[in-house]
Amino acid sequence: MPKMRAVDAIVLILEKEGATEAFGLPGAAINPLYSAMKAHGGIRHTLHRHVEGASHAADGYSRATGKIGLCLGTSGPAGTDMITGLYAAIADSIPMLCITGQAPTSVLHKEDFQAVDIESIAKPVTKYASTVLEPGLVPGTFAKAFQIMRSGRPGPALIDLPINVQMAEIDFDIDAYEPLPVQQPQATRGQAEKIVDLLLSGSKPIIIAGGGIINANASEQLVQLAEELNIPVSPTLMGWGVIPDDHRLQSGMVGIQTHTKYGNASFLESDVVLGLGNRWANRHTGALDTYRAGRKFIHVDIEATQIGRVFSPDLGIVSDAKAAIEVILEVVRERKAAGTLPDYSAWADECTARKSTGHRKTNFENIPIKPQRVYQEMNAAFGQDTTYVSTIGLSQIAGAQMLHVYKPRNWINAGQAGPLGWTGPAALGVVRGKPGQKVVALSGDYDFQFMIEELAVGAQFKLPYIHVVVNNSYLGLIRQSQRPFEMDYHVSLGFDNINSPETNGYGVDHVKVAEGLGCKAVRIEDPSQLADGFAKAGALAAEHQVPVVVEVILEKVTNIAMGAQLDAVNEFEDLAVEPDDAPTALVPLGAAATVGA
Ligand SMILES: Cc1ncc(C[n+]2csc(CCOP(=O)(O)OP(=O)(O)O)c2C)c(N)n1
Ligand SMILES: [Mg+2]
Repeated sequence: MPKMRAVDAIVLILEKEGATEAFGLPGAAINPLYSAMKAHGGIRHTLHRHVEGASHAADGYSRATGKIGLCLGTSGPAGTDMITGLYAAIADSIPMLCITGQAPTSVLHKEDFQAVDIESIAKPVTKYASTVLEPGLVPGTFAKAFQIMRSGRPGPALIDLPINVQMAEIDFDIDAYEPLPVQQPQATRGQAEKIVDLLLSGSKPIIIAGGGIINANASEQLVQLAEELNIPVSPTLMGWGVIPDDHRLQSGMVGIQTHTKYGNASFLESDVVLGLGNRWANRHTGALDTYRAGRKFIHVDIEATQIGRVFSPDLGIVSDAKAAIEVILEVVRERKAAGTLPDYSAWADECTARKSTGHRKTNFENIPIKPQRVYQEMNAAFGQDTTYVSTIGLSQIAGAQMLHVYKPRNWINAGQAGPLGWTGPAALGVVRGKPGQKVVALSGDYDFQFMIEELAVGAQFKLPYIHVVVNNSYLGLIRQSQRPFEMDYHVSLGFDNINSPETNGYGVDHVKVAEGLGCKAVRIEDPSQLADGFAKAGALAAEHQVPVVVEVILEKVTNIAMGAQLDAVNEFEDLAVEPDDAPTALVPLGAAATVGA
């Protein structure tokens, strides 16, 4: 067998496993791996300005492509910086491989400089974390990490490499290395019969389509299933895009925050629910008594211990989403051919017709701009191929209520962990994964200020995207959640900026900061300028190949619709009373008569 340094073997393994996109930054304890990458030349590396940013970029890349992004850093604080990234990835079932350098094995117990037990720290937020103590274990550790990341419910891994282990010579032949097999649980024909029997026992069945369908690349099959059955589908926040928003059977998102009114209304009418690759997240279900009342539930998930975690379904099946949908389709098609499939067209048409009701007003002319108008203008400006990236805040919630998504992997959102600062670096990873495609990030001002230095990464590496920053000069979501406490305490970001009086007490001058980091930026204060602003941003991104920030100065206080249970969502703002109040709604207000046809 050829002899080589362990790090040279690692690079060959990464290449063979198809993980060739790295985001990170070097330090002394990881320099050997960087030397192997330099010599090999097949791993593209993007140099970040913060390791947490690199971890979110790797996560964004994985979400955009379905491949495994790499995050690299040195010992000590680099690994601890990755922990938020690992949490965001595991919380949303995203595979991503973090690799850290480590002090030599001989001093691990001696409080050596930047030696921290990252294996222990990372364990709760990874599927697998290991400090490799023997050079000979390096290939096997990588093989196992890839197998675990890909098996069952996907998730991230961390491999920690003491510097002497990296430098050690091992016997290694890449031609003798093969990625380990990955086995997913597959629903059987008998299980599918049971699913179909229970689903069709209802008169108003509905499918809740989760992110597991995106991970399984099964969106096409899901749409086929909905069409064969002719029943509505509600995507979850993680599943958004599995069925195009304008498909007649897409009945609207359900939730107490990210939802449509018609989506909740149709769900509340349903009597049997088939959850596919979803987790009954609490921002989806709201209070469980309301969510479950009068309904039977079928839950299909790849991870056995997800079944019954939130509530016990009437039928739980452990299966990969694609395998389950395919065998369910087989049963459904046979029953259709035999003429034993119920006719759900009245129910389906009712849900389709409901899409022309309950719209929230978006067409405001106010200055300062109301946020609803921003999403209306984004719908008008950005085409169906756009990939949106967002994280958390009123901005994300209102965006998910009002924007439209048409394809899987076109809504990239840290749905469960929601770490502020994720949006920008994740968008850079998405651009790496989808070169040449339109990527639009959406941040509140506070989300944007976390990890703002990562804009320089986009400028240095020519990673163009549009970053819409809706600036209310507030921790808006937290301001709103302080209302029951009757306080507005440490949630304002406003101050008089002595260098930028034109910011009028809103505080940070995002345009100057973005320009200072090598990007382009436009500020918009009049809603009639939004369309031009987005067009200009697109042109600037194309011309300069850098991130372009569109800062929109919002009114400071807008409360966004939310509640504790699906049938009691509080509306704080106007609803549309005529079609022109919500001109970019998927189905115009009141157009019900024509929809069912
Ligand atoms: C690291 C981190 N700390 C705190 C929070 C809690 N949090 C959620 S939203 C939010 C405010 C977000 O403000 P901004 O980004 O301006 O969005 P807005 O709600 O104003 O649209 C905070 C503090 C979080 N999600 N992540
Ligand atoms: Mg804000």
